[in-house]
Amino acid sequence: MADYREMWENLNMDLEKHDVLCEALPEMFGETFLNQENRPDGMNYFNYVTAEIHGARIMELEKHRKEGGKVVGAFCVFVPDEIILAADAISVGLCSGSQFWIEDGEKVLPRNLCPLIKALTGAKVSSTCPYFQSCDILVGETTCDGKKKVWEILNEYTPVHVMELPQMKREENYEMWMNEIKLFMDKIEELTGNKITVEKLKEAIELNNEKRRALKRLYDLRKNKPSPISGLDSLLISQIAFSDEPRRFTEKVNELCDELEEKVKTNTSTNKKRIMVTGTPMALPNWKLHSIVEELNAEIVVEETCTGTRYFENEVSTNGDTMEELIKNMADRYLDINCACFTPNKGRVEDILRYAEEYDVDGVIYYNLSFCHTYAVEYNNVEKSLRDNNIPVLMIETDYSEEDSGQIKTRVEAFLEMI
Ligand code: BJ8
Repeated sequence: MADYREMWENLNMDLEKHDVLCEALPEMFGETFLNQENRPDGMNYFNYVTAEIHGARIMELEKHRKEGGKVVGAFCVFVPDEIILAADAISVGLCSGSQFWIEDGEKVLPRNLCPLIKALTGAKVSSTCPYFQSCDILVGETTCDGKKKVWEILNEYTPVHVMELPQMKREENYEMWMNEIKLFMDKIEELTGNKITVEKLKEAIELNNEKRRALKRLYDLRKNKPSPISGLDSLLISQIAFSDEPRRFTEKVNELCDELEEKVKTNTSTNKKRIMVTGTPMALPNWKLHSIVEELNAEIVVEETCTGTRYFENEVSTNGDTMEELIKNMADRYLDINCACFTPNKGRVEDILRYAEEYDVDGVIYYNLSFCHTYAVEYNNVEKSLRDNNIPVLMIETDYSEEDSGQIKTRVEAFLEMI
């Protein structure tokens, strides 16, 4: 890796602490990913991005900022990237999936809170994440209680704009969400000094739709038996989608899909169990469940999560010639995401049942980050519907630590034997 110390220093990072983090990642990545058999060559790009996660991409962000551009950090798939792109700013996803940041998060937050929130907070307060350090503004949202309140803390470090996400899907909620998108647009225009025009917005919508299409293509390929790509590699790609340059990312995913299309022609069948994971997001570098499952005789073929289908399903329509129409198109697409923070949230159960059939899964693992109440409560409905359709399900509630890995492995092993 090139020497990025000067850049990190200029970003006011805690270099000593950051060194500890940088030391752990390559080994963890090597053990988890590089030992897999028959990996497609197209994964080399994503290996490179991961190896350079705190280097090459950060350099691009810094170059953009030196030229007067802005970087916007977000934490949820409800934040419309199109607005950020249309104002010539760069959007980066900041959810954090490492145990490394938990300790610092717990210095300012209660311990009995979702690890994703503790980790993202720890990443900021410890000044060890160059993405956080590169952001000119953070965009929060009112999804769950923990996130809603954490913006007040983060705002002491970097300005935070909060989008009020409705938690029902009635007509008036769509109107309210349109209004929130307008307020967000004003904020981004003010930050960047760039006016968002209809043309610019359409271009950004198209760019994002192309990225969604590429990911959908990848997921469709996973419907093959066996899937030509592991769940681990697909998860890594989904995680990288949140911070990589969108044009390059789309191109690389499509190149990989070309290769996978060839691979399926010669694939020989396996007796691996096909698993769907549903539940809370898995932010980088959270590969815990996938690595446990795929070390056993199983392949994860689809994730109904925000680092999975919820990120790319449904495109934003480009129909319409006015700003009002495009904002409505965005509101419609984004508010149709089925996050458990909505009540009711029947759409998610329908999605899960549809995916179970489309991907022909043998069983479902319900992945719940500890203390995420909305997803934990929603398990009841999901489990009932899956049971009614004779689809086996296993609930795993966990955090980022490795302490329970052995226990999870035993439970997954028993589940795989049973299905
Ligand atoms: S759209 S899932 S990215 S809110 S932080 S809700 S895990 S307790 S991340 Fe999410 Fe947007 Fe919904 Fe997706 Fe639970 Fe933790 Fe809250 Fe979380």
